[in-house]
Parts: sequence; C-alpha cells; structure tokens
Amino acid sequence: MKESDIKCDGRKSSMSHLHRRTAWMLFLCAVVLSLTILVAMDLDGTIANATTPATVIVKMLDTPPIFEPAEVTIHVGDTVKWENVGNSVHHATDDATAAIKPDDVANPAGAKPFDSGFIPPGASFMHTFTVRGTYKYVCAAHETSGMKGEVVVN
Ligand SMILES: [Cu+2]
Repeated sequence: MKESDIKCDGRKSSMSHLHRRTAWMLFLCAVVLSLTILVAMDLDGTIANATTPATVIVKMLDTPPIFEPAEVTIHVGDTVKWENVGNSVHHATDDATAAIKPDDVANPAGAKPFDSGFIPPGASFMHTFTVRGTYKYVCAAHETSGMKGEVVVN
C-alpha cells in the first residue's frame, strides 16, 4: 500500500515538475519573442520617423530640353541634385533676376534663391533646401522651350 502510494506520488511529482519546466520554457520563449518584436517595432518606428536627409536626382535632358522629373516633393533638409545627362549646357535657378518670365520662378519668403550657373554636360549641381515652400525654377538657356521645374519642400 505504502509503496504504491510513494510510486504514485513520485510519478505525480515528476510529472508536475516536467510540466513546470515546460511552462517555464514556454514563458521564457514568450518573453524572448515579445522582446524581439518590441525591439523590431521600435527600430522600425525609429527608421520611419527618422529625418534622414535624402538626395533626390533631377536629370537635365536635351530633346526636348526638360527636367526629369519636372516636379519633386521633398522634406526640409533634403538635397536636390541636378545631373546634366545631355550634351547641351543646362542651368537651374529660381532667381527672378535670371528668369525671362517672372511667373516661371518662385522662391519662398526667407529662402535664398539658388543658381547653379551653367552646368556643362556630365556635370551636376546640388542644393539643400532648408525652408519649406514651393520653388519654381528654370533653365536660363531653355526657359522659353519649357525647361521648367518645381520643388515642393514639406
Ligand atoms: Cu537647359
């Protein structure tokens, strides 16, 4: 009687011990998994919210003379890089004094106008936008041919 009771108790206690270990392991796995998810979410959130400055490329083409893309939307602190991929000289400016038609250019209040000067084939010009607003610019050489562009800074 006593022996069987002991055996039974022993089995019971070993079973519950095993269950406790399994439960503990599962709990640890759940904790590790939760922490991994939290860290991943935090990193993802950090990347999504980060204001890492970007550089947007605008190509300058010859036939027809255009900026490609003609309109870009960026964030404060981002840079636009104009690349002359054509064989003609191009230019990018939002300075009203360089434009034939004043309406072809626009420069937000408080922003200093940018002017690339003439960009030879294969060369490029970069400008970092630090003031929000809409910038309208032209290529002084091809303004009348419709070489106009727009940068919206949010
Ligand atoms: Cu041009």
